[in-house]
Amino acid sequence: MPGPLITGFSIRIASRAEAPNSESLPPLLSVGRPVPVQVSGDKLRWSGWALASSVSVPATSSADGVTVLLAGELYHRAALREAIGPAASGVSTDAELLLACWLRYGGPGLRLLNGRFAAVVTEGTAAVIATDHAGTVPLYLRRGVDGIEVATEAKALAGGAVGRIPAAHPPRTGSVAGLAGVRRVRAGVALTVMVGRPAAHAVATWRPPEHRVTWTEAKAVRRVSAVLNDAVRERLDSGPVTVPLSGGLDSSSVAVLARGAGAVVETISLGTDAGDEFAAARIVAEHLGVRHREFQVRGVDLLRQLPWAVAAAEITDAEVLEYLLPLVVLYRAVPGTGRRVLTGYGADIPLGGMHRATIRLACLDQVIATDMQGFDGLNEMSSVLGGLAGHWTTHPFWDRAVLDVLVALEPGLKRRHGQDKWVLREAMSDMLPEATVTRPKLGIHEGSGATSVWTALLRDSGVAERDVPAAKNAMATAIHRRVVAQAQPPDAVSFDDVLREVTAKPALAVGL
Ligand code: IOT
Ligand code: MG
Repeated sequence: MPGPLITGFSIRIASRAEAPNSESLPPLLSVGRPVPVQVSGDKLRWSGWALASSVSVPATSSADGVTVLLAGELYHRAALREAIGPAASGVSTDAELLLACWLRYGGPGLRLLNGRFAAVVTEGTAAVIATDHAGTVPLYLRRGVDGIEVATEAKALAGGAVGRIPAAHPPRTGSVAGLAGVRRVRAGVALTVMVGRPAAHAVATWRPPEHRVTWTEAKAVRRVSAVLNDAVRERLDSGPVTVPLSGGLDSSSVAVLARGAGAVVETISLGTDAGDEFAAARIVAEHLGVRHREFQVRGVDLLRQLPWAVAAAEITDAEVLEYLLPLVVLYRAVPGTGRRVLTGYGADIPLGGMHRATIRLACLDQVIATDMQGFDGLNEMSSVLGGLAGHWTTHPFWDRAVLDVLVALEPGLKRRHGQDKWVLREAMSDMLPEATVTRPKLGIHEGSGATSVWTALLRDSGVAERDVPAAKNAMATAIHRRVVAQAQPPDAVSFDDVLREVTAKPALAVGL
């Protein structure tokens, strides 16, 4: 099974008295086999769709009046099973494991889970809607008097309405641009909603560590090595895996650990006429002896797929989209569907890699703390990025246990001996070529030319240098309106048209 049984859903939960929803397919961008969600409980009725790996997969699991829907997967299952005890011995799916966990621990059991998931659990008239620690399977809801609508993509909730929206927003939720009434459940949250009543409350199931630990070099290197190795192994199954490989430290670490765990690893590297990291990636692929592909696309054709990136990430932040666009283009180019993809994405956030020029430890630690407070809602690791091409992506560096270690390391272990990300470089030094271990960081937006090509297209259209960031955000917002708020298919939105539209506005063309 290359991916989880269920990867996304769009459902409605109403009181038993409600008529079931019409069963039109939701406009989810993720690709999968739609299976109906139909549950008639004592108090609540579920209806809608889930995206499954097979039409024979049941969308929900129920026992003792509790019903569970889980999109995504759990890691560290063996330890979780042991914690749950005999009740977990007969379970086969992650949804059943979550159900067994709930039956033993109740709602607080959600605090035990290390995974990549979005979950819905109902018991009585309460619906609990939960994200993983990092919110990597995005989760949106719209509440009405009669029921709630919950989906893993905001666009699935565009247009529809479930009666009057209660005045207060549920706690620990955020807004979604252009979609009034739709709320995004924050990362590491279990939100309880009483169906048909305005009451809602939320608990945090995880927070980024705020303390810092002072370990010896040897201990820090040993722990980083061990926890990352575990996270990679937890993300493998018996099949082959694809690693998007830049030849930088992060993706190379993931590839070598997956290989070391016995997986059949394939690597793929993306480049454009504006830049590539092919040479660096080749060094690693040859070192590992894995099948490696180079995928070359024209820079302008990369940018033309921006509507796909916006539709997948459902964000308007152009800077983040410059990181995500090359990945979306790459996932669309990976041959076939149903690949399990392990990326090095996210390593730079707890390790301060994006701040490689920040030498002072006080500053480094502060930017790391700020980034760990600010990731939520950027959807950088959204399952839809790969899901739109039918692939399941996962990020070992954002495994909960890895983050707990990396974030908490004192900054002097991250910048040390004149190097950035020192502790990771040291942990990988025996496993990767010297050139890879010492390679300076190059961001995907730099290496692929995503930033420079987009800038050049705007400059050629008459946008002044200082207006480029605003013009990029204006384009992202215009695209978002169409592919998210209006749920148009990304192919129906032309990058060139949006470019013309945005640059025709006098304020930008003449430079405000
Ligand atoms: P970067 O670290 O360059 O790339 C992220 C992952 O994308 C890599 O580990 C690799 O798996 C894949 N990748 C990158 N370039 C290529 C390529 N040319 N071909 C194939 N695969 C590639 C941005 C960044 O620099 O990405 N991501 C940061 C975090 C951004 C800041 N976010 C925040 N503060 N919330 C990161 O930590 O990865
Ligand atoms: Mg990186």
